[in-house]
Amino acid sequence: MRRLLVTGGAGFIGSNFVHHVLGHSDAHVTVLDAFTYAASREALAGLPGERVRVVEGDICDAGLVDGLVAELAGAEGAVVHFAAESHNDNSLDDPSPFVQTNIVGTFTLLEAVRRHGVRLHHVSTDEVYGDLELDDPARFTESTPYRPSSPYSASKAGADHLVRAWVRSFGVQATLSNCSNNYGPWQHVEKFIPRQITNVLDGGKVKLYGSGANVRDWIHAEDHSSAVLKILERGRIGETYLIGADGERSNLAVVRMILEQLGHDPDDFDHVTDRAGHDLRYAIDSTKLRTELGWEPTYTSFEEGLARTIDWYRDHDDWWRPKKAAIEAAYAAKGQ
Ligand code: NAD
Ligand code: TDX
Repeated sequence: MRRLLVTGGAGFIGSNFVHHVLGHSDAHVTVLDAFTYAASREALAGLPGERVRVVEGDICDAGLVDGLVAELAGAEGAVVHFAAESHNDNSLDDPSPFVQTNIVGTFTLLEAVRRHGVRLHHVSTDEVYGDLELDDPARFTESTPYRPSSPYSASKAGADHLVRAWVRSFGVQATLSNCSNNYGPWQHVEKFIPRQITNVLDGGKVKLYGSGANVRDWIHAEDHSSAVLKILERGRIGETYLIGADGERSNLAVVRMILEQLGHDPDDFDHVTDRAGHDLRYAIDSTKLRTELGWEPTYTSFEEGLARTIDWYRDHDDWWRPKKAAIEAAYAAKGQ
């Protein structure tokens, strides 16, 4: 791949992917990002101007998208589509930007890559498969039926269905990936792990939804990026790959680990109002990605990855502090 258009490249995972691509290929990158509240210019600071261009714009803007995708045609180019509204709690407060960006935005990209014959990689989530029981020996695979629970996961499922239909009906050259919960640097403080780390660093209390029995399957964002690049380079067109690093932990266990690593009493947290429709457990079987494409995660110890992430938030309080008060006020208004 010589040229990439990375949508959502100023977000948590998209910016990690841009850094990863620059370090692991010779591709030139255009970032297309609307710079919503979730984006971060700081995450892209210091990148080489001769290889990276940043365009501020909306993936629903068909004219803008068409022009950027046209530049990739015949240039060994591809679109890597990260842009999304990504937070479940926000989707419960107001689903409309989720339908617009995640579904209409993906449709807009699909029509552009169809017109110009350009390869697309669509980044999605394990949440499209709904949830598992705690004692279910099964994990999600590429053939698990779709059963999304929240407006966020339903909008991502809708986008996935569009991509699959455009592959089958129009021969669009696309791959898809569905990844588990990411953690690492530059994740917005609205999300679980950064929220709890920064609550402690800020002198506040950790906030656990419900009983904390819910299980998430954690992967470091760097491992998500390496998997997406691998699929882009070697994935089979039309195929879906599940990305996961065998990181299942209950929310309660994660909260206790954060408190312990920060030198606090592991039981010093508040139980707060549970999320409506809260999915119980996600778990990924990434055998296909590992055996077919030879991918392996580098962060094999969640404890160590979490410790490094805590250090990162400690060192970057100038980045997260300006966002923190408004996020906590919005959660407090909901009893969370
Ligand atoms: P994020 O919210 O941190 O970043 C999203 C980025 O998309 C932001 O920079 C934002 O400005 C941009 N964006 C939003 N609407 C846009 C629009 N209309 N046009 C252009 N840009 C727009 O999200 P993230 O956590 O980095 O997630 C990235 C992708 O990975 C999403 O597609 C998400 O569904 C998927 N994913 C995330 C996780 C996770 O744990 N965070 C797990 C699996 C899959
Ligand atoms: O304060 C909190 N307390 C709490 O107990 C918050 C913000 C969350 N939680 C719980 C809810 C979830 O069980 O922690 C878990 C993780 O919550 P989030 O960080 O909001 O992630 P989740 O809803 O699991 O979705 C994430 O992973 C899949 C990403 O936000 C999605 O974009 C991705 O698709």
